Amino acid sequence: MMKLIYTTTSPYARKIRMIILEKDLSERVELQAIDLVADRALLNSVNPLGKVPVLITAQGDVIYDSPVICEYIDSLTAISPVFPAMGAARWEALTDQALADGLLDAAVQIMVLRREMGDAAPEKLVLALDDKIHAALNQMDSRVPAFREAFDIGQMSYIAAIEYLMLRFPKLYWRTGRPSLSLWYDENADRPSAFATRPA
Ligand SMILES: N[C@@H](CCC(=O)N[C@@H](CS)C(=O)NCC(=O)O)C(=O)O
Repeated sequence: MMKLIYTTTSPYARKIRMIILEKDLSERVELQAIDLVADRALLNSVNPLGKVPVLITAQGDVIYDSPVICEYIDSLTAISPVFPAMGAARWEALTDQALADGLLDAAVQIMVLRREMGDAAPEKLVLALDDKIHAALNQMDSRVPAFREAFDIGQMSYIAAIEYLMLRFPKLYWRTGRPSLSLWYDENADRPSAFATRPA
């Protein structure tokens, strides 16, 4: 049995939880939700970077970070592949994942700055991070018309990123000026794998 160490609100871990559902692998993965503060020692003992998600394979190997775990899980069965095998489709999906993950890195950094420094957070840095989030959303909007039919790792990453913004930055109007992304989101947000993993 594999074990996924995660937090219920982590958007990076959410990609993996969605893949597990899309590929019907729930019976093979134990989900261990942890608390980043209370379970810090446990987390640091498996990942020197102290971040979730972490996967412990059935053989006891430790795998991180989320793009690597996603690809590992996808490789376990040929059913419903979420990483296109090769060619342009593969590079596009990987780049879509990198774009959404990069948006999340900026958003998570803002959350950390606000938590640690409150109003004393350096405004210039927060604004620069905010600019990255908006630039990433613009690029996501322009990518939607080129999406292929299969729900791939890129599209899963978009859902995880958008809904993290909705959870943590409710006043960031991600839809404004982004009609393609907005419509695509409305059509895909309630897929069973997305619905079941949505952060409360
Ligand atoms: N590049 C990593 C990012 C993971 C990440 O930033 N996780 C956050 C939670 S959403 C975390 O564990 N933060 C705790 C810390 O950095 O101490 C991935 O894709 O897995």
